[in-house]
Amino acid sequence: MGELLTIGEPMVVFEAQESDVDLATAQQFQKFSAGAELNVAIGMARLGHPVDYVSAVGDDPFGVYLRRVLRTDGVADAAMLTKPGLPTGFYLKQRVTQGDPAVAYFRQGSAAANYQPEDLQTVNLADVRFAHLSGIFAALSPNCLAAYRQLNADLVYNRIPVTFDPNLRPTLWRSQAEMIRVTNDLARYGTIVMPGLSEGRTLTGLQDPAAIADFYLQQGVTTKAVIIKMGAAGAFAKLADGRQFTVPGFTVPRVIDTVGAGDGFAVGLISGLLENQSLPVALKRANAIGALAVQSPGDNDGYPTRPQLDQFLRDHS
Ligand code: KDG
Repeated sequence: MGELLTIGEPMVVFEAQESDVDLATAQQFQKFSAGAELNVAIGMARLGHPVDYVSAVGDDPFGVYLRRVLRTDGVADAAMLTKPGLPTGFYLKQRVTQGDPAVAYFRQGSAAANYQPEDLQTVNLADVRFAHLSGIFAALSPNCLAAYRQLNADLVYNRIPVTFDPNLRPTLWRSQAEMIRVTNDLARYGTIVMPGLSEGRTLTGLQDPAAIADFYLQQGVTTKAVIIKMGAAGAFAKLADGRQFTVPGFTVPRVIDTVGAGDGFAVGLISGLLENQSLPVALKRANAIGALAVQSPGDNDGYPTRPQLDQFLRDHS
């Protein structure tokens, strides 16, 4: 398999074209690909890193579209199964001039939510140098959580580093308490745990980025670093050896859509580390891709190619 392996739910997103109109009223929608881990897969492939995306789609037009999107960007989809008779998930996204958009998910009972631990037979970890996992896949269903835990155990056994993004989706969990308990438990096996600041606050009850980082370093089994994503304010990092620092973010002329920025951040971090960059340099790239992501309407359409990334970093040096 490729250098990076990720597992998640691929979705189609329809983004409203009218600004600040609620989803029930919006008339025009534009179609894009979505799904947190799919976004990471696409961003990594766009930078030239071999990626394998593990999942399932239905044998419906959404599934055909998503497979086509992955192949166009060069993501390997051999471990993305087709589950006949089950739907591919989709969601509606508002367009807003301020803040985060409202979303409505249509993903219950999807092909990805029916992914089973035995489906992992198509996955082999040879050549995998990094894995990216997020709390979304674990939240989809008990069988997805079981597959997640099995894959995570195999990754730990094979000493493959894991970036763990909690990616809180409260509507996917039965209760807030369950979301916090399971997500924090999964975080123990992340090599790098990377919550957004407000997610870290929800998950730990702590306010300060350093205190949140300490929480994850102390409870971690394989955790070596905690990165707190702070949007335009950049990223705070704390390592198991006690070093800590903040890498400033970038100011952008106009925010069009915030969804997918965190996944873009993960692309910058993982690709930088795979290219042997130091953590501060990789975090600068992570902030850069996050900044590029918020300037376009889709969830992953703003992620750069290599020349676009180099140009952005030159323009902002
Ligand atoms: O992180 C961006 C994703 O959240 C988006 O592309 C789709 O909401 C989504 C999800 O749950 O994967």
